Amino acid sequence: MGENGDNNIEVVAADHGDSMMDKEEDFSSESEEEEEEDVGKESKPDKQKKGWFSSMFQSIAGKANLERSDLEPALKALKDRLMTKNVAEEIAEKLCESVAASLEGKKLASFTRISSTVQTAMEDALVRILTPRRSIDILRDVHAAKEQRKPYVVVFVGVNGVGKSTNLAKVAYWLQQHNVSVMMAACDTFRSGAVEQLRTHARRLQIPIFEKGYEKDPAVVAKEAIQEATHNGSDVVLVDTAGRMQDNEPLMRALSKLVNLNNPDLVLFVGEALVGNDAVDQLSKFNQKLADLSTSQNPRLIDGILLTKFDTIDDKVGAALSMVYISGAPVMFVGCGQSYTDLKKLNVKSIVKTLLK
Ligand SMILES: Nc1nc2c(ncn2[C@@H]2O[C@H](COP(=O)(O)OP(=O)(O)OP(=O)(O)O)[C@@H](O)[C@H]2O)c(=O)[nH]1
Ligand SMILES: [Mg+2]
Repeated sequence: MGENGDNNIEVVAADHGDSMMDKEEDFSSESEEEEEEDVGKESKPDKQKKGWFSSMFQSIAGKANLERSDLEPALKALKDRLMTKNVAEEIAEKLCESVAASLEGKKLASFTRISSTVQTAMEDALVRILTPRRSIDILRDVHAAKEQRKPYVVVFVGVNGVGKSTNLAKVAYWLQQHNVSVMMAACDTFRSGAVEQLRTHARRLQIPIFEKGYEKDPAVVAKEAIQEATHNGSDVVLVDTAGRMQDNEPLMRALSKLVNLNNPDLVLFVGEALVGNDAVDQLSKFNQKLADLSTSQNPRLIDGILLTKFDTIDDKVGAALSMVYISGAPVMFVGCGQSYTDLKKLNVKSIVKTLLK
């Protein structure tokens, strides 16, 4: 068994339990309590430690008919703050505009009112950014495909080492919890150890795997896997692919062929939240190459995003926004650790909370 494969697996395999995809996180009540507390403390003259947010926005509390000029310092501070969290300048400006629009012309007596107005404006603006042209309900689409007796096919693509195979296994685990039957297709026929790595996940999750070893054309392996899934009535085929740099022409050509030949239901771009704006560049180049190398009139592009290693980024959540913003594809999954359960939905409230911290 390839060393690569085993190293990755040991960490991942440990636990079982409900996938975090189905857990609702509630941040609102907690943050309100914090605010109230802050206000109480702010009013004491000997208060030592001020949050940046309260120190910027406190000064406008109680002012009648807030004008743009009253807001400028706070907006400037907000923009700078957002940019330290990897929010691209253009997006930071949009967010600040929404905040300005929500405050201008108003008289907000208390700091708490200002704080909640800003929070709501940020949330609305982020929902607008993060709810792109196409939203995808994967479970609904899986069931629709099942009614047509076709497997629903997802292809995982991305550069090397971002977490494609690990997160493919997490998605499989989540689908299993929804009584969806899954088959894995080992179409990374390039990197040594890749097939064994996927086989180990398949064995641990007791999921069938379709594999043809190495040096085969991954497009053909995927096609055979889909045929097999159609025969044996699998609901979903999850296609693992080799990592490739966005500028590697031969590998991008092979990926384009795989996508064109198999016309999957979902092309999922896997990107590290960690690398910040580099992931944005990868995503646009993948889309560009898929468009340029396609043989079809209407080339298939990236449909959705799986953001990995969210557990390692601290408060640098900005790349998630940029990726959706430039591609129009929604963040469908967020990988947040190395266990099978560590897969979440993107939570806008938690992002707002992180951005305003
Ligand atoms: N902390 C953390 N680590 C992760 C996450 N997802 C994947 N990893 C780790 O990232 C490393 C690479 O994961 P793989 O799944 O092998 O990545 P890959 O994209 O398939 O890699 P290649 O096939 O070589 O291109 C492994 O050590 C994983 O355990 C995550 O959400 N959080
Ligand atoms: Mg892999």
